[in-house]
Amino acid sequence: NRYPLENSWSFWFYKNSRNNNWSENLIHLTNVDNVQDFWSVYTHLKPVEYLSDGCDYAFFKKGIKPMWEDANNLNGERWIISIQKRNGSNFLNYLWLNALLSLIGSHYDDEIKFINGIVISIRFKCNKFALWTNCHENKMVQNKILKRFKKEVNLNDSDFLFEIHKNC
Ligand code: M7G
Repeated sequence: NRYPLENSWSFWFYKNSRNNNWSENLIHLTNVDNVQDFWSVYTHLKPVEYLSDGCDYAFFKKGIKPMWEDANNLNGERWIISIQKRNGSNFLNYLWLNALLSLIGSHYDDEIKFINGIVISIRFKCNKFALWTNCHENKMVQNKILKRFKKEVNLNDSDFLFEIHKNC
């Protein structure tokens, strides 16, 4: 018996290559709609700490591409946190896994409909994590989502940088 997830999700992988343009480097890996498949994909993927600089993992609702151009992101935004290298790989893994679990675990009540996905980016200087939402005009919803998110991943008063995709 498979335990269905409330939403279907897709795993994506981005690998920087100068020979291609940005969207050609973005690869859809697979979709998951139940708990067992989620774990089977998660455990087969290279842990984030071993990804090379320039790579991303994204986990988005099925049908929404992790790019600004997707219709579902057009009026959306992202909340970004910088993850300093000195925090170590344990923190990186912890943040990514707990962010994933919070999305599949119905931890956001009705606000889940305002969340499009998450991205973790491995970069030479400073890694980063982003939560992509679609409610930039609704501060109340945003605050609720952020408060919940911080609790899920045990971040107290980390500074999130807010970016509206349209301005990118
Ligand atoms: P990034 O990977 O978000 O940040 O964007 P980084 O500077 O830490 O690596 C790097 C660059 O990738 C951007 O300046 C864009 O050129 C390109 N890029 C990133 N995103 C998320 C998109 C996107 O959604 N659509 C397009 N067309 N380009 C993007």
